[in-house]
Amino acid sequence: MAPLRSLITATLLLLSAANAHFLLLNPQSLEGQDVDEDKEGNGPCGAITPDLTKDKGTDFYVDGDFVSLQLSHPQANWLIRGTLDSVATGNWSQLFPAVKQSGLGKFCEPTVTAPASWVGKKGVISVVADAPDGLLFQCAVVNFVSGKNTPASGPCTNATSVTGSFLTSADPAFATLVGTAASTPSSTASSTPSASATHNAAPAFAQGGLPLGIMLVTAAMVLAGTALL
Ligand SMILES: *[C@@H]1O[C@H](CO)[C@@H](O)[C@H](O)[C@H]1NC(C)=O
Ligand SMILES: *[C@@H]1O[C@H](CO)[C@@H](O)[C@H](O)[C@H]1NC(C)=O
Ligand SMILES: [Cu+2]
Repeated sequence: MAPLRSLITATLLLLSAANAHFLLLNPQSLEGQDVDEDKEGNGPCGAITPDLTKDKGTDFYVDGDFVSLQLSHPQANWLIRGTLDSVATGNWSQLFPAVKQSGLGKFCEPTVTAPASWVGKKGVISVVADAPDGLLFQCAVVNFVSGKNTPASGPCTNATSVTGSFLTSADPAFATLVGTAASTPSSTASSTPSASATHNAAPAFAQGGLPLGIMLVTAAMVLAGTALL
């Protein structure tokens, strides 16, 4: 039974990791891939507030570097922004035009740029999703360096079922999330994902999305596991 038990455990872990609203895969996010789903709606960064005096950060090439995401919703609009503010309270610059992802899974923009004047400085890159259940946030602490990074195709891919398109009109939900004012886009009722406990059930059911399938598979495996172990 042991191999079966560990297989089930591994599968459950995998499935629970896949249940975050979205993951920021590159640059390396503060929460990694173990995202606190309940806090992903808290601006500016989800569960973790960056601290540039402590967080190390990975290199980000200002002439173009890749931002890789994994979405657990059938659709979302993406805002990619950056700041040099020490605790990411504001002064966000938009680093890439707002883009819509349609389809679940991986989405990667290979050439996101940052101001040349940021070279040699540490900062925060924040990705905001305007998803069916509200605004969602993840951040990475980065060291801005000169030059361009050409990602290998492995880490920067779009899932085959995913399509993207640049927004033809601005997403009003993003309007207050960029600009020079050092104000925190605080988590409000409207920007918090509605009842995140239902994220994998009701919304997915309404949209016929993958997460419901995952929940059913998970439930079936729990039942199977209980019966077998
Ligand atoms: C906002 O960021 C810019 C660099 O992009 C910097 O020049 C400016 O001083 C910052 N403003 C504040 C209020 O921190
Ligand atoms: C993924 O799709 C977006 C939107 O169409 C596009 O800008 C981007 O270059 C694509 N990424 C890759 C790795 O092809
Ligand atoms: Cu969600």
